[in-house]
Amino acid sequence: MATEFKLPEVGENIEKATVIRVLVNEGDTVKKEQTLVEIETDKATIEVPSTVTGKVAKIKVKEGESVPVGATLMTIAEEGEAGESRPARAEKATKEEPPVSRKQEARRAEEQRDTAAAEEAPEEDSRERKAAPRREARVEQLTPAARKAPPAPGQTVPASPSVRRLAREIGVDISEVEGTGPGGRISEDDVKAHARRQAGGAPRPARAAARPAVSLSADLPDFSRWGEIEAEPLNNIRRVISERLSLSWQTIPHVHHHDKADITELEELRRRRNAAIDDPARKLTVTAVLLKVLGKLLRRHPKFNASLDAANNQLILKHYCHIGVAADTERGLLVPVVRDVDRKSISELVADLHALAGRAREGKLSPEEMSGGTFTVSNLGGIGGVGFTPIINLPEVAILGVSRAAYEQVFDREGNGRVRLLLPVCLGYDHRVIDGAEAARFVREMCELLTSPFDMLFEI
Ligand code: CAO
Repeated sequence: MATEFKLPEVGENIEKATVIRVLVNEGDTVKKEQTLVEIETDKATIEVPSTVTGKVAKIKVKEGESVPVGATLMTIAEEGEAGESRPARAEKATKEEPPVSRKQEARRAEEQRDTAAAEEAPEEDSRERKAAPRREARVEQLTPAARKAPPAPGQTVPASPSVRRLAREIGVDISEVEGTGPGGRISEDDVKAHARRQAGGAPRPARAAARPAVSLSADLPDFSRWGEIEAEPLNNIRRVISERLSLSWQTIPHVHHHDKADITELEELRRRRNAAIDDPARKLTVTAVLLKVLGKLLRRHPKFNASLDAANNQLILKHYCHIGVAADTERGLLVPVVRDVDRKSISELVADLHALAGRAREGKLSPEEMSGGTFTVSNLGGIGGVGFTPIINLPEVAILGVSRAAYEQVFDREGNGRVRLLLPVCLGYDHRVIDGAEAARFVREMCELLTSPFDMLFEI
């Protein structure tokens, strides 16, 4: 009997992946830790290594196929297996848990955490909490008519912990969401559709729940009437970007605050320093300097390093400072997260940013490397442009967009003009959390730090 090589758990809330490449053929001998397949999830491309040494017996998936976590990708006849008895294998199986059972365990742990969280939660959640133990039974019992109605007091809301978390993050009361799954189960799409309706106040479209968040095809004309066309399917990353950005734009009241930082001196110092460095991994970049300055500012202005928990009427202030950096890659926008920005030296930030941006471009980022951000920076200055208004990366409350620095004439009060290098910055912020004056102060302080590199030494 051969070992089943299964798609392991590849990240929180990731339930399926697309097989990009199968790197072995049937009959090949493979070693433990050798990469057998490359998969693409919603967030990254991941290499999946073999858990055993042996010979590939049967490949069960095709490139391009979407497979759920726990599905068998191939079977491998383990080395020395002929002499191994069934009970011996059974014993081994209990020692080396397959990915599926780890997933089940993770789910169980998440359910337990969720129940614990519900127990700590204030009154609003009590309806769900009381009925939690009967959750699955209730799902079976709901009739189609009951599915349409909001749950009565004492009834549970059928939704997974991750769906509940999403609802909490974006301020949706889950008890008001209409579930379209079996037994009225609420999916992420249901929560997002509800949030969009809430934000727009629009009447409920008849097919909204069944339609994927990014598809407008039902409303599109037949473009081929006017010439040749080609339909290119969205990859997972593009689809997730579309959904997250639409949701953020539709649910967060964005305000954008613009300013310009005089970086003439900073740029001179940066150029002078970089001239003496050959290794690109050590060159001081504009983005690394921004990270350093933001680490300081986010500590000084904790509201900008927070998430709004609208459902529970509270702001979650984070005592850590992890900044996501938008990276332009062939697969689309990816946002690796630089950890503990406020506690790192500029050299450490340079090295971290270089490594993460490189891994993003090679499609090697793990989901973990893209999670837990508290604020985001998007620097398009290397490409060009005089300004843009970035969309907040949910569930964060602010994002900094940076455009290309350009030389401009700046006049003092006496009317004397000087040519200075000005960096256009734009802070996008959630106006439910941050007031305009606070945003203006945050941006001005940032510009002042960037303007005076010498002062920065003392400030940071
Ligand atoms: N103004 C002027 N020049 C800038 C600049 C700015 N704001 N930012 C970078 N540059 C320059 C750099 O100095 C560098 O020039 P030199 O080689 O002469 O020093 C050149 O542009 C290329 O820099 P870079 O883009 O590699 O700079 P970085 O390391 O600071 O940035 C990263 C790293 C990952 C942020 C960047 O490579 C990137 O991917 N940017 C795109 C982000 C994006 O797609 N945002 C949109 C998100 S919404 O769709």
